[in-house]
Amino acid sequence: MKRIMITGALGQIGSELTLKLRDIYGADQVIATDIRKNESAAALSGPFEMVDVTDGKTMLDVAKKHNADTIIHMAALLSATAEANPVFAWNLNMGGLMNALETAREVGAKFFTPSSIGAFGPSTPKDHTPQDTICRPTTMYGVNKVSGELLSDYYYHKFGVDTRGLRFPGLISYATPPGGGTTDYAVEIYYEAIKNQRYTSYIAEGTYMDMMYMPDALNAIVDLMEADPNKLLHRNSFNVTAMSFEPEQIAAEIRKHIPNFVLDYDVDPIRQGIADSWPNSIDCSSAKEEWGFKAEYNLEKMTFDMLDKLKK
Ligand code: AKB
Repeated sequence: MKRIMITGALGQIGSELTLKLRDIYGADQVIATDIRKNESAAALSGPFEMVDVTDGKTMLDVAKKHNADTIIHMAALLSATAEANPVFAWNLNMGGLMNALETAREVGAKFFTPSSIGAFGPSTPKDHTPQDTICRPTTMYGVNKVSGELLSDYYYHKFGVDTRGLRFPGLISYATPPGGGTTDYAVEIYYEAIKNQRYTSYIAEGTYMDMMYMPDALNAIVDLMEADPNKLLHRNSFNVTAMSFEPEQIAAEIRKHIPNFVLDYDVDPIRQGIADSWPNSIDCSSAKEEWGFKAEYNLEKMTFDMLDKLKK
């Protein structure tokens, strides 16, 4: 990766990824793009262009102007927002992905886009979900993710575009809040613990989902994109995870630092329904074997770091 163009660069993953890639490859080598511009560090710390991912011509023009050799396509709606606006979600998530893949094909760039545990559905094995398994999601987001995996594989086989992807679990970060996801509770709980010493969870007690701390997610993207293509048996997309927990387990971990922290519940049937259709815990042995995936943070280490950073 030398000239990297990122879409959705001001979003939850994009804003931190832009800074990390600029640290590694140089500020001028990473072109941040988004539909809006604000005063965020990602927009201000290097080249920035306004790109609406549904506008393929502008995306291609920007990629050509900056000689992009890698496209990292992050712009997308998350699961709960997509479920509330399914037609818009299809147009943005699939139209944006198609434009980004076409851009990569035209300029001969490597390509990354994230998939998600949302690619799985109620008929997927729930525990230690294998890499290659049933993917019959029942959400619009999941339908987009599975279609996106297939489309990315198609571009690899048909046109030789070097496409790679990760099935991310819920991502937790102190830097940029998520928006519209099902796993967002696991981020909000830390903010509320610091602010109010209590949190009302919209996800029910006993609901297990996979999660990962943002630094591990960013390292996984870099490691996968730098991996030797000859070692990759899979491409779109690899299961990756660092931990699986239910709300009471984060609460217990938070209480080690904030003893009077209170967790109660007001379950949102829509997001609970999405969570219930996803696995409890996924198996990421293919990612480990094919490109050396590893995660540094477990629940204990992540909780310490989240609370420490949010207090500052
Ligand atoms: C969401 O909850 O929609 C995302 C995801 C797991 O893909 N965080």
